[in-house]
Amino acid sequence: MDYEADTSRTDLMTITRFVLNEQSKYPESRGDFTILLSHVVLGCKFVCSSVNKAGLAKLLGLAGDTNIQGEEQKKLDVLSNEVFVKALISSGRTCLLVSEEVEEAIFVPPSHRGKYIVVFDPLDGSSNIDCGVSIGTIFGIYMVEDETKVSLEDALQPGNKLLAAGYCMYGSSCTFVLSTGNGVNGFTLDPSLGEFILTHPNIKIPRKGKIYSVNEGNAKNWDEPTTKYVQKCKFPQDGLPPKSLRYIGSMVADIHRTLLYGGIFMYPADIKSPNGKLRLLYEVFPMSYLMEQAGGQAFTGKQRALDLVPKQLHERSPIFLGSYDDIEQMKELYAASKADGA
Ligand code: FBP
Repeated sequence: MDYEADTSRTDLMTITRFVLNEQSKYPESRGDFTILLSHVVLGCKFVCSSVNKAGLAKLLGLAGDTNIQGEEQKKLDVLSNEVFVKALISSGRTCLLVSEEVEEAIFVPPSHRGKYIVVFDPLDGSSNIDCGVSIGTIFGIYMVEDETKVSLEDALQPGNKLLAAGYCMYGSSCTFVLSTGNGVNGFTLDPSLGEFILTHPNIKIPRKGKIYSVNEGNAKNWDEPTTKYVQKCKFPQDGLPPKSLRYIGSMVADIHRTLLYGGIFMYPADIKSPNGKLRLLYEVFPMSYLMEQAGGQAFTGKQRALDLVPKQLHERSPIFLGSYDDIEQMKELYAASKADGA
C-alpha cells in the first residue's frame, strides 16, 4: 500500500478549504468572499453537469433568442446565465452583476445586497457547444464601499481594480482556475465527491512558449505587427524551430493551455473588427488578471490591458495574452510600427 499516496489522497485540499486558508490571512475578513465564491462554484458544478448531459437532455442547439452581441443564444447559454444570476443573488454578497447574456447591468434587490460586483461570461465558446469541444465560464470580482449607493459606474472599473478572477473549463475534466491576488491555482472536480480538489498549485506560465494561438482566418484583415509576429512564428529567422499553431476557438480552453504550456493567445483588432471580438469586462479583464498573476502579460496592442477604463458594459478590446517574452516581442513590433508612423 502506497501509504504516502493514500495520505495525500486523504488530505483533501478542496477549493473551500483553500479559500478559507486564504481568508485566514485577513483577520478582519467576515467570510463574505468565501460565501460568494461557494456560489460561483455551485453555478459551475451545475453548468458542468448540464454540459456533460447536454446531448441526452436535449440541451443542445438554439434557444431562439438573440443576445446583446447580436449572437443567437444557445439553450445552454440561457440556462447557464439563469443559474449564475440566481446563485449570485442568493449568495446575499453581491450588489451588481454584469453578464454577457444580459444587455443591462443587473442591480441586486436592496434586501439581498452585499459588497461585491461580479462580471461574468456564463458560457464562453458558444461556437463549440454543440460539437462537445471544451467551453467554459469566466468571471471577475470587484468590490464597492457602500452597496446601498452602487451605480453603473461601479461596474466600469479598470481591470487593475479586480479583487479576484477565474474560469471554469468544461472539458475532458472540469477544471476551476482562480486567483485572489496571490498567484493562480487550479482545482479539478472529482465527480465522485462533487468537490473541486487542488491539482494545479501555484500555476506559473513558462517565460517563453512554443505555441501561438489565433484565428488565422482573419489574417487578411490584420494590422502589420500581428502579421509580422505570426510570420516570425511560422518562419523564424533566428534558427529556432517554427512555433506550433493551436486554436480551439473557446477562449477558456485556449487560455488554459497557454497558462500551462506557455506561448501566446491573441484576438487582435483588424480592419473588420477594429476593437477585436472579445469583451473587455468579462473576457479580457479576468483572463488578463490571471495571466499577470501567473507571471505572463496582457497587452492590447497599445497598453497593459488591465489599465483600460471601460466606457460601456459590453465593449470589446483587442488582446494579446501569454508568456512574458512572447508578449515583449509583440510589444516591440507595435512600438516599431508606431515609430514608422504606420
Ligand atoms: P462567446 O462564445 O462567449 O461569445 O465567446 C467568444 C468566443 O467564442 C471566444 O471563446 C473565442 O476565443 C472566440 O469567440 C472565437 O472567435 P472566432 O470564432 O472569431 O475565432
